Amino acid sequence: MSQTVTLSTSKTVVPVIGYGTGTKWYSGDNSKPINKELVESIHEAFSIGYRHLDAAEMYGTDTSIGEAIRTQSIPRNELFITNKVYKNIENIEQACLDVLSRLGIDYLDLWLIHSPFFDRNKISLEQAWKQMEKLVENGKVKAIGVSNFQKQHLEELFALNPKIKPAVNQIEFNPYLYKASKDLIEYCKSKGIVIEAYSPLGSIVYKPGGPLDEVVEKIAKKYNRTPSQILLKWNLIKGDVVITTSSIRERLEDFLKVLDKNFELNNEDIKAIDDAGAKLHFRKFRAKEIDVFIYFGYRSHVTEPANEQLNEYHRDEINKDKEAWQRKQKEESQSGKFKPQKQYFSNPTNERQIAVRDAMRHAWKAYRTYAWGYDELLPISKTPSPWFGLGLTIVDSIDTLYIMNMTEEYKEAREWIEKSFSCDSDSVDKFNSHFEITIRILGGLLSTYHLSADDIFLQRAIEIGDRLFINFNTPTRLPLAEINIKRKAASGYRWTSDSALSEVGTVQIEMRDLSRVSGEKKYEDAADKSAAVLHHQSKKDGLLPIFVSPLTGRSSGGVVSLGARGDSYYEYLLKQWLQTGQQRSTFWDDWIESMDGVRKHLWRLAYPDKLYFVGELMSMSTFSPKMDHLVCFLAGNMALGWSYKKDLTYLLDMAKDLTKTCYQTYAKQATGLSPEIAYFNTDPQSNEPTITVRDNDAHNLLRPELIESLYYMYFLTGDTIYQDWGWKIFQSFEKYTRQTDGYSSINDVRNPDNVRPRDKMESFFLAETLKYLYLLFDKKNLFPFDQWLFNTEAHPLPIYKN
Ligand code: DMJ
Repeated sequence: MSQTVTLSTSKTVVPVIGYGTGTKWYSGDNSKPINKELVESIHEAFSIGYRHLDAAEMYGTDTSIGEAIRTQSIPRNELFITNKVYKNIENIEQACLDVLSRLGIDYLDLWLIHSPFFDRNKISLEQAWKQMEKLVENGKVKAIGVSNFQKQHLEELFALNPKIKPAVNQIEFNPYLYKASKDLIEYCKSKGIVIEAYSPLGSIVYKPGGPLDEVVEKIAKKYNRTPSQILLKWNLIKGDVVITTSSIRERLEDFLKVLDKNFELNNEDIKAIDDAGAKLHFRKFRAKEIDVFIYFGYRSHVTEPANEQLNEYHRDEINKDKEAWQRKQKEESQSGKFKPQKQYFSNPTNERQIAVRDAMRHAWKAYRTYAWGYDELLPISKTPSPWFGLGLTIVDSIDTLYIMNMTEEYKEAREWIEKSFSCDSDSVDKFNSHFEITIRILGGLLSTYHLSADDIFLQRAIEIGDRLFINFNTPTRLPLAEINIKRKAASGYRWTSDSALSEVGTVQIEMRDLSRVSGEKKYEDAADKSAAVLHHQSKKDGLLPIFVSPLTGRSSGGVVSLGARGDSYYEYLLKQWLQTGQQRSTFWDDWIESMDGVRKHLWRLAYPDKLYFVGELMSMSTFSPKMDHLVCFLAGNMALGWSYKKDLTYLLDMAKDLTKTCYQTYAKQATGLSPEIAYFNTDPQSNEPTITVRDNDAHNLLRPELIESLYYMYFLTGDTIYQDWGWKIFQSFEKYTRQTDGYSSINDVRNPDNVRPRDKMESFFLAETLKYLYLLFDKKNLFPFDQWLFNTEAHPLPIYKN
């Protein structure tokens, strides 16, 4: 397969694999500052061998591309640069000059009209094309062409008898569009028009689980290639050029391997892909305009009968889609509900992510085999473990399955939630932690709703949310500790009517989100009232004791801890500020005050290794050098807070110090895994080790907190050491906690020869630990911190504007 094609009109040579700056890098605004990540990615692409850059005035990426071109040394004539006009279609010449100035170059290799005219342009196609031709004559562009044009649009253009013919038609193309585009492609070929395919991997990226997947995977296996390579190859066989993109070096390298000399597909492979592709029609971009145009002859002056590709199936599909879309639009505008946008995730992008996904598979398979529908798995005895009676592991980890693109497992989990999840079955007739049900069950349902946009999750979230809501009906509006979901009854703990601070302070994000998606205000009101009670407590520099009574509103006990029973109250102060678009300053004020309280009362240095840690207070004043593993969440939380107020550098310094200490609680153990609790030596004169692990605290429950912080630290500082630490810890989990079926907690992290497995696989291992590991190993943050926050159980939820 040749590495270039030549354009018929200008004899310009086009590298057949282009680096696109659309979808992934789209900003829509050319006045935005340079995107450094894009600049770096283009440099990376150049260093691997890419020479073809594809852009458009509407992507808003010109200045970053300009910067990338300026700051490297490849001669201009070795690059092939495309841009497209759309926004400024009424003055194409000026649009081109603007693009050139943003890019800092003298000419474009290819200049395209980005979209067919449909009905909205003020100038005619004839006027537009004349301006395009003028730019070739002036030497501003070498070749001209079009994008997203259908056959009829091209026919219109050829009917004008243009002086310079269109050299290229750039279209969305993949096997799910083959049937609909066959005619167009043949027509282009007959006119010498080069087909450039954008979104060539759209079939697997946007429509995973479709009829093509199995076929492509099989062919990929046969040739020892990746599915992406197979699809790109197929695309190049059908068309001429592919425009693809990634910010990940390995993926970019992977794409170029399509050009390997010995790599071919035979006719049988091609036919199998054609046939599987024909089973589904799917267009991601401009679907409404283009498909309706193709099937119904959208413009009034297109008088030919509807295209012969039209069949009942497609007609029905489009009609249904159109109706559903209109219905939703109407409903949404009436209800003021927040409607999620479906999110798409690709397969793992590197070896580490692959390994984590394998671990998830291993854990899930064991749960599915031995504990399906029960809450958790006992991996040693291979029996189910009941707790809430709500299929906890399924609901808690379904969003991990979704993010890891484990489509089969996801479907099964979704089906269980649709058919078997019930708040009325006998299995839920018991008192259980209100907080745990909120963060794991309600949190899991809400996040999966936000990721999948599938209404079943909203429905289930409302069902459980309605029961949880009842529990806010206390004299103070703080929820009681336990709830019986079936009987809709609440109770304190069996030994006290007090609730834990972390438990009453870690339910607001979920309730608030439920209001935003359901349009029902009562949940958010409950959240706000309970938050207000906590805000008005009298505090010691922002710190509160770990017990509070929902009956009197009084704090009790005098123990201050950022570990068990205290932790996520502090976490949610910052996250509630973020969730509400930074509009409610009391959340920030309470959070920053408590961070200052930590610095003043709990922050100490341990010797001889000089490690900073966060201890506890007894009776509100006596320092105890004990730190739960749970405290390790705080490093990521501090770094996240710092990222909004970067002048508060002490926050980042503390975050770095605490991450290091937490990592040492792992690294210093012979298994490389941390204990549940560590004690620190604060006396520089003593001979005690920096960290001591007591017999009762030597267990590891597969907890996520340090991994969670590593994820924040990596994406907020860019330092890959955090990824490397995560990888080391993952390997220790693999070595010491992986069982024949699933993963187990262990009793002794100090003894690699006898870790004494505990018969328990916590749902948070799948919901949090593996999810954060997977996210940590990505080069790009799949959940940008300014758009998403994670509830305390690692369920991603959106950030709202207010
Ligand atoms: C999780 O259920 C949550 O992260 C919670 O906030 C505290 N601990 C566990 C996991 O360690």
